[in-house]
Amino acid sequence: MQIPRHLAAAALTLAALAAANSAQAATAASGNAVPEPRAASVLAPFSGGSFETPSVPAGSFATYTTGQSVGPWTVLSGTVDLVGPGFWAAADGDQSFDLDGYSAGTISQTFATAPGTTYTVSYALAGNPAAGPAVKTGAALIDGQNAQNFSFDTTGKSFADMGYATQGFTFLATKPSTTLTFASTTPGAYGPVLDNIQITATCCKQSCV
Ligand SMILES: [Ca+2]
Repeated sequence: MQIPRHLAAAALTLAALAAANSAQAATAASGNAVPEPRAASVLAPFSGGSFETPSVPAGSFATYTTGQSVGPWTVLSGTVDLVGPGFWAAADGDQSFDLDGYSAGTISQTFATAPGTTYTVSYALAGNPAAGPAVKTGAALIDGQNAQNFSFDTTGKSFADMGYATQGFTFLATKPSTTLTFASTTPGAYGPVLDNIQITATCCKQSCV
């Protein structure tokens, strides 16, 4: 049987890889080395809830579109604005987040969770007061399931006095990772404003102490 040349080359490459792997294994065995857990499989904890990175120039905002990353967040649909220092008042730190860029946007982040643990999500909610609709609406989702609808009335609010209100809900983690999503249901370019999202474990698997 004649083996086509490119297949023969591939077979040789595989053989070389196998030899290299067994050499590595032999090295590890002789040194009594315990293999390190694979870092790539360990998901990072929740982060970026204050929208402080990446840094936006003072007095301005940066618009992101579907598929782009904003720190640890991903824009799932529509457009969003990362709002820089001094544009309007942040609830925490210097920056905040408008879920409407020039259209209703959705962001999500997947992070490590302990199955069986209950987590509390809290966040500061306001709305872009520059233009209507006056009442900004949206929803928070856990693993794609609606966890909380939210709305914020911007009547009487201003860039200097955004009037942030703390919102929150809990969820029970069922997997080693959980996806948190915030979705605007406000059409246009003036959406719900988020800042200071925090996630804390509120109950342990065995008992609450
Ligand atoms: Ca912030």
